[in-house]
Amino acid sequence: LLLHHPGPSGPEQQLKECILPSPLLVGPVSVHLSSPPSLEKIKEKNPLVTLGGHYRPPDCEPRHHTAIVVPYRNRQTHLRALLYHLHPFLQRQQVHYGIYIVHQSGNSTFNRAKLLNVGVREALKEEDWSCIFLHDVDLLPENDHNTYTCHPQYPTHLSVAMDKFRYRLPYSQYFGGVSAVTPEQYLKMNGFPNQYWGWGGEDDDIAARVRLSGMKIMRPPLAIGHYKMIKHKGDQGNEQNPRRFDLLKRTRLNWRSDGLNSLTYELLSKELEPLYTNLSVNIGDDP
Ligand code: UD2
Ligand code: MN
Repeated sequence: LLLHHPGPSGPEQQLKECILPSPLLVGPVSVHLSSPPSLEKIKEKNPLVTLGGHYRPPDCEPRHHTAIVVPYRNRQTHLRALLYHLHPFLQRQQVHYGIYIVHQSGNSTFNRAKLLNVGVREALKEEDWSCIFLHDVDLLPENDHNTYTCHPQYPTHLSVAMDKFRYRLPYSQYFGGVSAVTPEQYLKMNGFPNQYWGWGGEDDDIAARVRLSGMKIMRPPLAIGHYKMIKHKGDQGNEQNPRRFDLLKRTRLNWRSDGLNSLTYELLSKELEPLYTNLSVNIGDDP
């Protein structure tokens, strides 16, 4: 095959809008957690993904432009599993997307929410994304009807039914795992807290911000929001944060002053890998 898109009107030919729902969806998929293929193999399986982990449906004009932001340090195998599952999953949904891995450099205490803030800011510098996904590296979606798009008004929580919680929501305000905001929603809630160093609490703080800024949480049906979490132990440098309960008591007082508007960091490098954009950042340490 020589010409994939022969068209009389040349490159400026207008594509038709993608059909909703995408005709490529398959519904439930089986997710294998045993050792994922190499990055090279994953790349071969996704020939239309361009440098930096970007993709556009080739045959129709996408309605959605989604950045996937992943807080990250030292989870190589999980990252490969995520890329292996997510690239084909998003392509079946016919969204225009880009994957951003936000790597916390150095050995300072891990800070998931601050890394998410960095990822949102850097992704939006690059493209005019209409939706931003905040995605744990170890969560694999099991049903492609769970679309990676945003609700126009309210933030969405996607990982509502995980194997680790026996496919139920663990509690009603739960916002951990995989969630999504539009840039406007993100601005409205002043982003995410920067002060949660170590494991825990930051997801509940984010949920509280949604409420405090006058919004609510949208969710897909339990039957569709299925995820598998790759089993893992706690990471070194991400020990439980003993201050999380105290911090959570003050979200109401702090959310307007701590967040997007107080974010500082140093971008050490930005590498366009074949399957993702790698942002290495120095976000400081627990004071
Ligand atoms: C739960 C939440 C998660 C977050 C966390 C508390 C679920 C499914 N997820 O995850 O969203 O609220 O509790 O902070 O309930 N990470 C690294 N390297 C590290 C440490 C963390 O890459 O050394 C990243 C990675 O993307 C990981 C995420 O941070 O998935 C959350 O950390 P976790 O997986 O250790 O925490 P977990 O599973 O209890
Ligand atoms: Mn996890």
